[in-house]
Amino acid sequence: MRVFYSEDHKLRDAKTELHGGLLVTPFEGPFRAEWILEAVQKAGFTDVVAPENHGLETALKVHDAGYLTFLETCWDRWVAAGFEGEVIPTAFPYRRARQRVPNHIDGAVGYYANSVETSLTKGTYAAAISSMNVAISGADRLHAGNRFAFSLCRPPGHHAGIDLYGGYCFINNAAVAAQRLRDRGAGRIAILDVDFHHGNGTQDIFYRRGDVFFASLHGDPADAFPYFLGYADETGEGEGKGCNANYPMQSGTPWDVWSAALADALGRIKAFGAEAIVLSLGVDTFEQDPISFFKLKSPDFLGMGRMIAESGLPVLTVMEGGYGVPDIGLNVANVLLGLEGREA
Ligand code: Q9C
Ligand code: ZN
Repeated sequence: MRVFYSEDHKLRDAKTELHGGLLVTPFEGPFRAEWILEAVQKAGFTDVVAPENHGLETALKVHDAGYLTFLETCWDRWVAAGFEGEVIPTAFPYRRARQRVPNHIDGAVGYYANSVETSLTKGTYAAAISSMNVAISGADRLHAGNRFAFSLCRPPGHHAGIDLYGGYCFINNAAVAAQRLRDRGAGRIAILDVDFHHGNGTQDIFYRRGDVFFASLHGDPADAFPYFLGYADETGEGEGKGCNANYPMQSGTPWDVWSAALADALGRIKAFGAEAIVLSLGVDTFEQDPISFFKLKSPDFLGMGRMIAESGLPVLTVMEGGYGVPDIGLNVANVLLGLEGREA
């Protein structure tokens, strides 16, 4: 399968992440995409192509226009306000507060943030746009009749909501890809989110829509980021009723338990009548991931790809999370090999 990749991901290179009360070097850095690119090429996925430049037309169907303008102008406004560090919010539209966008950038940042570990920086918007372009180019590859494509997106996207950034995410690449497939004529699309963390941004975007089914397998939000969404009783609203499926799982979850949830999610996707799957692929379910608590092993990722391929549907794989160790590249390559029915 073709791999879409943009060097511009390197423009997202934050120096700070608020973690345990300290500003540490971020878990989500440029080295991640380099590990993944190297491993997939080593596994034989050597058709690596830079994305086309697409405009904001598709993104504007899943994100709020004011939010995208905020992302574009945030850094310059922060510097103009006299701030010297990376962009971190300090005040929020808490319960019973007014939901109005403040004029001052310090307030606007809090309005648009769903969490504060993710520092915004000078190159972040350009990198996020390049990541979105990688996703759209992958969607167009499926539309052209190919069964598989891999969008090596960085920064990731699934925590980015209609008008919210955080969890290392700014533009929801998988949501934009699903929208692109809809706009190119697909009737129904499924987004299958196998990242360790609940895809709260993707759920937010499609929660009231009946044309895109969202299924997420993740650490129980009572115990894991993003904490405030991802419970099993969140099933969709309005036209989206019944089109949202969450599979929260406990600390220590191994492949046999995890894969039973995957089988159920794939059954729901088939029953929904999806014409293609956008796979939000995080490999932070790996036993060695530094910020997660599932226990998947490297060969399990081959099984994951095989099971998803058994759906018979076209699959656009969009990169989400996976941290800490170079073997995240091997795990991604294993999913892609499994999809194509090949051996490691
Ligand atoms: N400081 C994705 O996997 N919590 N985002 C960080 C360590 C935020 C994960 C805890 C985790 C965000 C795309
Ligand atoms: Zn994750």
